[in-house]
Amino acid sequence: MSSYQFNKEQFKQEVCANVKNLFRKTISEATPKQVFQAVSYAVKDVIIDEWIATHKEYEKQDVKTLYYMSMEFLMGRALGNNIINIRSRDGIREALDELGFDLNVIEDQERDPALGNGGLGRLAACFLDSLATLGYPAYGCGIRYKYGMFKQKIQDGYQIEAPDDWLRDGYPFEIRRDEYAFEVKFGGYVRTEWRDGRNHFIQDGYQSVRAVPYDMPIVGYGNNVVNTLMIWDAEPINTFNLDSFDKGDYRNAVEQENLAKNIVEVLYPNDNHYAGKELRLKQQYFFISASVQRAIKKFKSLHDDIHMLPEKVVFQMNDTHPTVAVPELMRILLDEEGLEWDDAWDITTRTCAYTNHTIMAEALEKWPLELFSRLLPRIYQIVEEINRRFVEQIRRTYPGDENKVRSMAIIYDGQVKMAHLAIAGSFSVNGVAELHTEILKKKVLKDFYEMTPEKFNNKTNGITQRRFLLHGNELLANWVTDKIGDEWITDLPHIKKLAIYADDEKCQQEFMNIKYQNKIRLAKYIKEHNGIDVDPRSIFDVQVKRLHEYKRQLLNILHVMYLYNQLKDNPEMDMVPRTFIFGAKAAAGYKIAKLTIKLINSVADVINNDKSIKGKIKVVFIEDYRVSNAEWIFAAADVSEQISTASKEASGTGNMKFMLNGALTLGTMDGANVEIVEEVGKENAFIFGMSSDEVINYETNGGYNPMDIFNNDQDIRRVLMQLINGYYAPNNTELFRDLYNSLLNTLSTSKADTYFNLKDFRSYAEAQKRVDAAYRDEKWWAKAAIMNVACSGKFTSDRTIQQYVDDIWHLDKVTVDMDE
Ligand code: GL9
Repeated sequence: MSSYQFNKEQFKQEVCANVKNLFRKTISEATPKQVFQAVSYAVKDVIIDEWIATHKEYEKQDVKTLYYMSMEFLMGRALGNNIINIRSRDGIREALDELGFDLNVIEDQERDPALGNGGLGRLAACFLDSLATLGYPAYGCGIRYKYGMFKQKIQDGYQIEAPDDWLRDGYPFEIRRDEYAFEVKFGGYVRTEWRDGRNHFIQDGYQSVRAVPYDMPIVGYGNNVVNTLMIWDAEPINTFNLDSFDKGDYRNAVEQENLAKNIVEVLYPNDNHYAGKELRLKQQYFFISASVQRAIKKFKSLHDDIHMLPEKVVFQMNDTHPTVAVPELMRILLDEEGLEWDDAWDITTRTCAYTNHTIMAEALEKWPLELFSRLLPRIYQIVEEINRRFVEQIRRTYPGDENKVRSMAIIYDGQVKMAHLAIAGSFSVNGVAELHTEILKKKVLKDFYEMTPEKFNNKTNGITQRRFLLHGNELLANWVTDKIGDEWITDLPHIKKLAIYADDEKCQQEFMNIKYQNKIRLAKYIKEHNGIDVDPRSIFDVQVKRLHEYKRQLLNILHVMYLYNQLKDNPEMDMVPRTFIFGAKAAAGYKIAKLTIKLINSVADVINNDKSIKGKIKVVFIEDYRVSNAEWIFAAADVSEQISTASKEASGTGNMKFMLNGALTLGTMDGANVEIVEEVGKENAFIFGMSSDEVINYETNGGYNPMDIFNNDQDIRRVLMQLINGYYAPNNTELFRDLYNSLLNTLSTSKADTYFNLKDFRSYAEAQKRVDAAYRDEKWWAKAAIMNVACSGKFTSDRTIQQYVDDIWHLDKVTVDMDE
């Protein structure tokens, strides 16, 4: 296999030519933003050849293809990643130097494509990187939202949302594929027609949009493989015409145009939360119908027998959001291919597979029948029939047990339950970490597991080391390669070889020095963006993730308040200086989450400006946490806060990124933390808090009474009182009342502190003390940090993808040779 040979002079020429053609400028007149565009097009030029070659090869070998269907792909910036994956970073850096530009500055011009909320969307992006790097034929299928995840501004301590107009300057890496446009129909009614010995179902009086895919290249690492992410844009079906005006159909024509405009307008900014919005269901059917149509068309261009579909195509549904793929595939097989129900169902259930990403009840999608049937009349008929047959199956399996029907039916209580539909329509149902999958099997999806245990399996999440170490932390990446060679880039378990250096004092010093350099880089970023001075010699204690009550940013900041009280009482208290760093977006309508951001910023204001504590504590809230600044944050972290209420965080993936960058986990036994500790050893992490069994036990028995803690623990009581006595809000003592009430609702104990903040507080504070003590022993810390890097091999998404391939997808590896 030969891979792309970089030619510096040719590359420079191409960049200059691009600057000229795009902007009518010479290179010396060009702005960094313009150079970013010019470089991107030059890189794309290389990629395109490999992209074409890859798809020729796929066709030639008639490969089985994965369609990874996801409402979200949180890609992050493409340029730096693509440069790394075509293995030309040094060459391009040199070329740009010679042209008078710094590659880092050029990369920094790119807006983050932020077509995702958090973990679920970023996981999809890591999966695409691994699929291409391992050489597996795959498409990502998603939506080209005009506005991605909102930009977060902090004003006066409050979160302000600003639109993310990521396409404003044009996006160099996408290609509009008009030839693959499809029609998607909404509303109207279904009539039947008897023809050729069978019923035909015809949707009439509908509104439709034209779905047009934009393809983005997904570049494998050094292997010439380029896969495709197709994201769908919506256009009016035919431009506004006098025709409909004449027919008095003017209103319908306007509505149809508006439908196209609205459908891809914006990503819903909810994390782990179902809002039940009609437009959201439209988005789901829109991109699924288009993607399924494209997949079937492609399949049929190479095969005559539709029964072969499961051998050549697999649909992986990323959470329940794409579940309409099940009835949509059924619709195509029944109505367009003319198959019988049993035949169609057999094909569908051998093509679709489902990943569950959460046990949070408020995240479950349940569409009201009225809405669902009005918007998708034909799809609804099919879902009804799927449900009828599924309920029959339940009754056959459990005669006389109507409770099973109640708990498992797809249509129940006037709702379509998407998780039930996804399970019934799939041959595989997987959780995303061992603990999570066990909870699914034993609790949340117990009845389904008992009826069809063979469907259930675990695929512990992973992350791509190419973005989160090779790109994000160049110093550490180079150090690792110096020590053990570069196999870790495509085979992360090799990183285990670092373990022999963990005890070596010189290596420990080198490691700590790299961490220090990364902390300086982040400190500069913080100074620039927040105006706060932080000491890179302090412990960088970091919690970055979406803001959610179950993730317990509140526990973290309550502990900071507690520590500050101690320091005020005893200014000479011996503690290692600590910088508490937060980064988090709150869903725009999530009040308690937004108030928590305000609290963090208010606490930061008081503490950062209190000279009496001599800078022993600093609190920083990093604005607009996103993939690009995340890469720097992981690289600089000493402590990784993974403190969710046990059982609530399905996996977490930030935890893995921190570990890979040598931060020590301070966490609960939740999600993938359990497996991280298994790999690195309990002695190299700081574990605290209730177990998931304990949490679930309390929950089944009606919660606990936080008043007992409030009444008996003076330190906690003092912290809580500071929420309502104006200590952090002198002008408005009521400001944080809702947070106080969420912890101590005196009217109803069962609704108080649902996430066990107070119950876990002492255990957390004690773990934090262990962190302080441990950091004083620099050798111990360096060793533990190196061990974290060395033991991170399991958490590459390459491993996750290989397991999906072996157990679920059954794809064959393809090699692409560019010499031919
Ligand atoms: C999530 C879980 O909450 C995470 O624990 C998990 O790591 C990821 C990926 O499997 O999935 N489920 C979920 O709905 N989100 C997750 O992050 N939220 C979004 O990103 C929308």
